[in-house]
Amino acid sequence: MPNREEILKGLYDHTIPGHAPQVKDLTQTGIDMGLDPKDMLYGAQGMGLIPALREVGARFERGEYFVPEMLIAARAMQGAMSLLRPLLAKQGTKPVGTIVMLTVKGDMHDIGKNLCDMMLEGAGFRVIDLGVNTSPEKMLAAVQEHNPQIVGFSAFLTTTMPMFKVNIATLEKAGLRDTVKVMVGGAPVTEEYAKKAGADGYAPDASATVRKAKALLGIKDEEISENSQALADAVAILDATMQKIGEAEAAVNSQS
Ligand code: B12
Repeated sequence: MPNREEILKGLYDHTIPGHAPQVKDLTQTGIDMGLDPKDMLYGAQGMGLIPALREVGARFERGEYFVPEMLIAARAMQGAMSLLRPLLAKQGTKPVGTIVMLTVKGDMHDIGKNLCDMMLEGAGFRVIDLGVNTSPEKMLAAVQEHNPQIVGFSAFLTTTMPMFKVNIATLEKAGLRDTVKVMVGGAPVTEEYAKKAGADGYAPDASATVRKAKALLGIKDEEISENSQALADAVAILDATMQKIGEAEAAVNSQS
């Protein structure tokens, strides 16, 4: 059985080259040994998951790593997060609210939405994620079933952004528009577009999504627990890594 230092070093050493199975196994071993999930995230002496992804970002900045290396490293950390997230998410008595999240019909992008989900859960929301390519009918059925305070629509293509309006019209037609706040987001979406589409809120990233969701529900920012902060820090580093990937891809596309 490895000791704490070996686990933290292993998490660091295996995340950098993106060895997803080893990272997941080590995370599970750490959990089984009773290690604090925050330890595995922040590490010690520069080891652990967050320092590893920071190092990946630094290697990218130095031109030693490219998009594929960064992507597999981020995926390895995401695998660890799938195990750590339930341990870090606020286990309050009652969720602060329910939010239905989805990527609109015709759109398969979900990395950004999933980061928002993680952050929302960390802040105490119950998140019902309907996945990608979600039809307005499926959205409506979920709103009727779960009675959420908020529904969040993600779109990443200019061709699928008009689905915001279609979803909102579907809620209106069912007489449910006034029962739920609508938030929208995704790389090409702007505050102005969100307003025009008739949404109640827009946010450019995962932490802003949480702030906006709370503001829409009139929830005051309470003191953030250490666990929520750790989850937020982990999402922030994943977010920054994915944004770098997005920017690099966009730069390549604009040259071709
Ligand atoms: C990864 C990626 C893919 C992956 C998606 C994998 C997945 N599971 O998500 C794959 C390879 C499948 C893909 C496919 C395609 N893609 Co693509 N893709 C990207 C890329 C490189 C990164 C997107 C990403 O994950 N970003 C990182 C995350 C963290 O950021 P984010 O998505 O913006 O999310 C944040 C915020 O937007 C916000 N947010 C997100 N959702 C929500 C929801 C709410 C409610 C709120 C409040 C906030 C919020 O918070 C998130 C976290 O901070 C972008 C490039 C870019 N510059 O964005 C292109 C990009 C989005 N893709 C593009 C295109 C064209 C396509 C394809 C059509 C390519 C093709 N010809 O096949 C297909 C379309 C498939 C489909 N029908 O959806 C274009 C879109 C152009 C446009 N404006 O329409 C982009 C911009 C690339 C480009 N410059 O050309 N893609």
